[in-house]
Amino acid sequence: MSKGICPVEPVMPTSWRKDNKPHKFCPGCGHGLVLKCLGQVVDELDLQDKVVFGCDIGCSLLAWDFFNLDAVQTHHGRTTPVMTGIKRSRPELICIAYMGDGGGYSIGVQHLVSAAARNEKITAILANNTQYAMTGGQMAPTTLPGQKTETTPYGRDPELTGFPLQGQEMVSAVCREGAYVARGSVANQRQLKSYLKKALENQLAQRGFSFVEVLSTCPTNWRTNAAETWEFVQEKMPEYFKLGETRRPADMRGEGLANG
Ligand SMILES: Cc1ncc(C[n+]2csc(CCOP(=O)(O)OP(=O)(O)O)c2C)c(N)n1
Ligand code: SF4
Ligand SMILES: [Mg+2]
Repeated sequence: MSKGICPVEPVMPTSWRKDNKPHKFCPGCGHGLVLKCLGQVVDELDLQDKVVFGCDIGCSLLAWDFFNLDAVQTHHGRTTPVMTGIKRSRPELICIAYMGDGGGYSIGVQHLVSAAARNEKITAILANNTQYAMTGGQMAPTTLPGQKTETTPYGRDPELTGFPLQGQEMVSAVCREGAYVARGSVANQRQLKSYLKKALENQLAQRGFSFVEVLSTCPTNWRTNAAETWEFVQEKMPEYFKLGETRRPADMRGEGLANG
């Protein structure tokens, strides 16, 4: 990242590449905020040489060349099984599957649910921006009722297309003891960082599946200005997608809930 381009540069994680071109996210995109937190946690846990970062197709894949980590990019929704395969063959590695809501909750939902049910010892992170962003903003399972997208120009009608999928709760429901499941938001970086840290610590302790959904922004397809973008992610999205932890392994249960 070159100087003066990235607003988060003063706290840029060392796991981000410094010898690279500027990132490609649109201004105001939530992916950069999720990945900044992830990079900081990777640094704090000193995992840089152990991490394999898997990114999906979607705007998440724009992360592949600015993380200074080994990275694999997969077919849409397939980052979870690819990370599962690497983890099973090299258990000493820390495998992170990063995806969007289209990849994780629609096109690749079977992989996410199956990995959770099998308690695979990987960490999955899903950026929920309520639509298929990279392809121009079509309706996803996470689109809010009434929300206008390219394929719901009059707003999503739940009678016709269902209510938003509670993906994090669905994953949580099939998980077993040892799993860690939470939903954070780019609007609360401190909380998000604590969730991502626990998700990686859970994998380090080899307890079970770890999953963090993150409420994320896409001002380009939402067609929102800065204030409207922030209002949507901070006020509207949590009406359907409750923030917090829904599963913690027994070893973590003594800790207070990280809602700070
Ligand atoms: C199997 C498959 N189906 C469809 C596509 C087309 N496609 C590419 S990106 C994308 C949308 C991604 O949306 P999401 O996963 O929510 O990520 P975002 O871009 O919103 O971060 C789609 C449908 C594809 N590449 N592969
Ligand atoms: S289209 Fe949306 S999700 Fe994709 S980079 Fe731009 S703001 Fe981010
Ligand atoms: Mg999306």
